[in-house]
Amino acid sequence: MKQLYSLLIISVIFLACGRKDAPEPFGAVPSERQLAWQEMEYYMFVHFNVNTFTDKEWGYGDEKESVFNPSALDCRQWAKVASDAGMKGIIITAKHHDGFCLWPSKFTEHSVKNSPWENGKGDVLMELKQACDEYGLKLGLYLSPWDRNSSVYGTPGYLTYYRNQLRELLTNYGPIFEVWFDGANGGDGYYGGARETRRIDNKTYYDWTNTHQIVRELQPGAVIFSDAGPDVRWVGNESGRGSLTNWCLLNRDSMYPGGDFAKILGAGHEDGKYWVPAEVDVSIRPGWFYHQDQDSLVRSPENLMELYYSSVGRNSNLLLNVPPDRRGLLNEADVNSLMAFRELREREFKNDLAKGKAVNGTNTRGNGFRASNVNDGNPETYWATNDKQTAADLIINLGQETEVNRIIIQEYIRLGQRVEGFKVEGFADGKWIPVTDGTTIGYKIIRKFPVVKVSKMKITIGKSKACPLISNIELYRAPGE
Ligand code: FUL
Repeated sequence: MKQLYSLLIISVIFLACGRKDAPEPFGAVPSERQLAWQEMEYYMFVHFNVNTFTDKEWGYGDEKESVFNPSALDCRQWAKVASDAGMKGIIITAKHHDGFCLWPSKFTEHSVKNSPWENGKGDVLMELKQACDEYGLKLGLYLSPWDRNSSVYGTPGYLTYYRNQLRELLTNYGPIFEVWFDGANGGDGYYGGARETRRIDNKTYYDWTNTHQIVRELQPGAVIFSDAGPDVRWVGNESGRGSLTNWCLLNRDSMYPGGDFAKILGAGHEDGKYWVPAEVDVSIRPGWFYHQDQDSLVRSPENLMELYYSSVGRNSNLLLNVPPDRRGLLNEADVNSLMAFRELREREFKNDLAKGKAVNGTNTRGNGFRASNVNDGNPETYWATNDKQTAADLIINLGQETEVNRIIIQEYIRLGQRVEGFKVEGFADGKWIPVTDGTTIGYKIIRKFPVVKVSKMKITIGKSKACPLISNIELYRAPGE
């Protein structure tokens, strides 16, 4: 009897939600690890190593281990700042192009174990892992494929070395959310004293398919980043600019890290076979590593806000580099800017004007997919139209004349990215006035527009590859014009 009762309840819920009528996925869809990554949106990049002490951006590989000697290294400070800033994780340069390792790798002498820091007993990655655990942040790792210190770089032996290091990293530091494979590859370097130029073939040398397999085997929850994915792609520039048209899709089969793809990485491929969303990596300073003479050149909170709009606001995640100084601390100049940026963001998106307001759609698939799903605060519910309907309007009734100048729109990407064109209008003085428009939406877009005083907002999905699925809409009146 009890069982029958439960069955009845389950069926009623099922029917009420109309899930039996759920739309089919369209095209490539994100994996669970990619979905978890999309939701992170904003996290910290940390460039820190011998370069911090030699004042360089690219170390040659001949730096003495003894130069690495932070006077007050405190990964808990980094993690606290990241968490206070609203970031969800930290990706650190475990090894940059100079080959120096921030952990005591078994496979090289060129690491913290031969530095004076903590008498050679220290492990920056372990300290950072513990700090991230304490502050609820996820940890990611950058392991430079190019190694200007290694005597075997350029030979097949290097691949064994590189993979040994990768295994070490992915085994000893708990769950890793992202593994970052850089595209800068080959050139001049120390190479164990050879001091010469070594070129490799980007396409074949690293045998990426099998190198990626190691990540899958040891860290199935980690996304793999590179110019060409497979899970997350570079956005094609280091200046913080996501593309307005931005497909989370890529035909990556013939692509590889370090290839000449910058031009297509912004928009991705509309007909892409794989889900490979863009990540915007950019530094809070001109350089990736700390240089004292750049203390006055730290991006202002307003500038960071612009970066936020041009990255998270354009369907990309923001990986913001904040390099620790020679003490091993995030510098006051950077911390102040980050905290003021957080306040700006909170002020900008303070009071969601769409929340609790009546929403109607010109087409709705059925009960479980009603228009009001877009402002119910639940990312798992969404408004959907009938299968054949690829254009439709949503009208949010604000109840009274209301000033608005920001909109957030999100697609329900679990079933694919669909929207190709949208526009937003506001109802004022008896007519609809244009507010903003665009092409793709994807996981999230945030749009600014001059203040309008309107009683209703209309979101028109003008063109979509399949019936549009919208999971969230928010409206704000941010301070200023
Ligand atoms: C580049 C590297 O060459 C830079 O030094 C930096 O690490 C940046 C994030 O990626 O390709």
